[in-house]
Amino acid sequence: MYTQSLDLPGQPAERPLADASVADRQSAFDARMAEDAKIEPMDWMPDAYRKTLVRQISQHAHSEIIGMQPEGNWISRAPSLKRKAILLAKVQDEGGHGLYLYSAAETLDVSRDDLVDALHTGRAKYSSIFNYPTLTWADVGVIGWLVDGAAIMNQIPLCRCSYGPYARAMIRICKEESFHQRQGYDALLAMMRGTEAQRAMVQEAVDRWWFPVLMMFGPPDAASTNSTQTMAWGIKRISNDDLRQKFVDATVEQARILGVTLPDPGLQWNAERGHYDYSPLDWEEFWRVINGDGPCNRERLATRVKAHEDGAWVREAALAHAEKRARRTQAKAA
Ligand code: BYC
Repeated sequence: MYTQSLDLPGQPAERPLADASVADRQSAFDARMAEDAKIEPMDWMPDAYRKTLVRQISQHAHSEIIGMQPEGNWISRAPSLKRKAILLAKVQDEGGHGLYLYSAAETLDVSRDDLVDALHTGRAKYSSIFNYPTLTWADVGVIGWLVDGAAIMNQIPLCRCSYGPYARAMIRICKEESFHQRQGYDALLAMMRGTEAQRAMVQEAVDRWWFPVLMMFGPPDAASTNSTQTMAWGIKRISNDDLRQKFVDATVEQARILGVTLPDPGLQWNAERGHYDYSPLDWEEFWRVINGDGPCNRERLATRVKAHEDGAWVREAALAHAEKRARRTQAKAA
């Protein structure tokens, strides 16, 4: 069973630096950073480290939850029972990822209600990619292949993140993302072995998703306001541009085997660099989408807020049940 327990085996019951001065605590934190050791919830940490972790982990959690919508949209229209069962499991996994990540964020002294409120009121971001529509069944396969593929590329280094609960959550998430990526590729392979119309549907979906997927890795390094500090803290291990390049290099061969063309005339092998070159991305589109003006931003947020409001009775019932159990336990103990 996955846990974000605050107590770890072998950890002293009390914070070892409880009586130390802020300067001593800062040097102990710096020393742990220097030796690449993990920071755990009970350890002292600078406010800015805590704040940036809350920002990144909660935005990651929001992305997983909002990310259930584009694919969830196809559960009732999947082309076979097998594909429906796979998609259902995948979308549930994404919901689970959101829960691990909210739990990891909660170890940083923030409440889930506040995090959810930040999402619902537009104060917190979620991944740009989920503001694009899923127009055909091929989009579901392409999300698995490319979106989950990009997510794995970004998330594998996060398994080595300096904050223990986030790193441990990422290990499990990455295992599940691998299955997601393979099921997407498998669905696309089946379509590519099908009819001419199916092949055209896959190509058309790849044409729409390719550039937005490359933007998932975040702005170019020169415009990445958080990278310098998060890399110094061992939260981010590989820069936005380096991850994007790794993803392009890995995906070209997969596209060839699948039989689709990546929609970039500038995509070509550069022997000198030992990497594929690709065309500049439309960063104006990226900023527009993350600032709330993408094709589906309003719809995604409205759907999420409605689901939260419709689920109020479940939260109330769970609370009433917990209170009743607590009263019973108290009465028995008396
Ligand atoms: N979308 O300084 P930068 C999934 C923001 S879910 C929106 O480079 P950082 C899945 C960034 O937040 C996968 N915003 O930021 C689920 C910052 O603004 P703030 C989600 C973006 O944090 C369901 C500003 O731009 N993955 O796989 O150093 C179904 C400047 O950027 C984006 C994660 O969340 C974006 N794409 O680096 C299927 C991974 N990019 O916050 C699949 C964890 C940047 O200062 N997160 N921004 O207001 C990360 O690794 C990093 O946060 C990022 C950005 C690489 C995303």
